[in-house]
Amino acid sequence: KRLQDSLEPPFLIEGIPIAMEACIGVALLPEHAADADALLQRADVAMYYAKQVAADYAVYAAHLDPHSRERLRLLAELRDAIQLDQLVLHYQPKVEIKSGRIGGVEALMRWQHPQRGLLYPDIFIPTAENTGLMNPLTQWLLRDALHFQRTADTVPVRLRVSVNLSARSLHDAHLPHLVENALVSSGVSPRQLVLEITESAIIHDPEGARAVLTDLSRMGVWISIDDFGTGYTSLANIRRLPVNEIKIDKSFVLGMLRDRSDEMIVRSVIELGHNLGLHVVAEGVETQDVYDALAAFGCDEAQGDHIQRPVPGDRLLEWMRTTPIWKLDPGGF
Ligand code: G
Ligand code: G
Ligand code: MN
Repeated sequence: KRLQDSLEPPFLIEGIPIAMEACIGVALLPEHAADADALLQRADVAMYYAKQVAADYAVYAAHLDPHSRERLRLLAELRDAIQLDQLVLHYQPKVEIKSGRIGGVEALMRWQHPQRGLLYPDIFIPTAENTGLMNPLTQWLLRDALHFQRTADTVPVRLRVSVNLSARSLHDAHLPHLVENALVSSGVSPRQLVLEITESAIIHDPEGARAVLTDLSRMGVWISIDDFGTGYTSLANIRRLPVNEIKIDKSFVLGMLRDRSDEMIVRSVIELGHNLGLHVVAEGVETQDVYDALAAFGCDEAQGDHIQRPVPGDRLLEWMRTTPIWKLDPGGF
């Protein structure tokens, strides 16, 4: 109750009072769990229940919510999914607008679940984040993506491979070691690796993020801010971080030719990004018209279903072998 009371007064964020409400999940040792990991899981289940019924807090009980038990089952299965080789990466190309060349690919994780079919990361990444599963997942992700980068050397392009890091990983002091080990054992140059980090991961703990990002950046890997525009990072904040690239969130790009304010945001982010010396990527490019407009605004790279949707690695290599570069010139589709 004291915790909850302390969160009640509005928070002043850049001079604006923001009110928020907290829901608390309670789990007890040893009644509800035998170890710390399980205890946190149970508290998490109770917290979701509290939110669902709009209560201030809830105490864990096994019967609370069948959905939560499902989450727990998924979590148990996810533990094995790595060993059982059920995780796969799909790849989506990013095109350098000026040259029409493929500048890189983004690795997007999927889980080929034996009963539920292909699962997307929004279903299992949050579950993994709340437990100790993120490290093994990130390790697997880096190994697989860097292996793909090596394989892709058979295609006459120097591919940079982008991977998404969860907010949780960014605040893990081990992350730089993880990345370094993956680079060394794969033999891929750090310049060929891009780490995508969401804005919200930074806003949470800017100083902690800066320490980890600085270590990573010193190794020579590229740092990219994903989903840019959806969080509350000011560009002033980003300027103080070792960032190389920003990706304009697809929510602005998708309808930018229909919505004046989306278009203004896209143009402004491109201009501001360039003024800060950053590489600017637009994601969610679904039509040639949007591609052409981005070219006119001077955007550096485009990614989206118009070019190619995310597909398994071998399919993407095949696509790269059979897609002439000139096809990707602005206006040349
Ligand atoms: O294709 P799509 O539905 O994959 O991706 C949904 C979201 O999941 C994206 O915001 C993306 O950043 C995130 N995501 C995709 N792959 C990974 C991954 O390997 N690790 C993490 N942490 N997030 C990922
Ligand atoms: O990591 P990030 O949030 O940027 O993940 C990119 C997400 O966008 C993935 O879920 C991917 O499948 C999705 N995506 C990629 N291209 C397009 C597109 O052209 N349109 C839409 N709507 N989504 C896309
Ligand atoms: Mn991304």
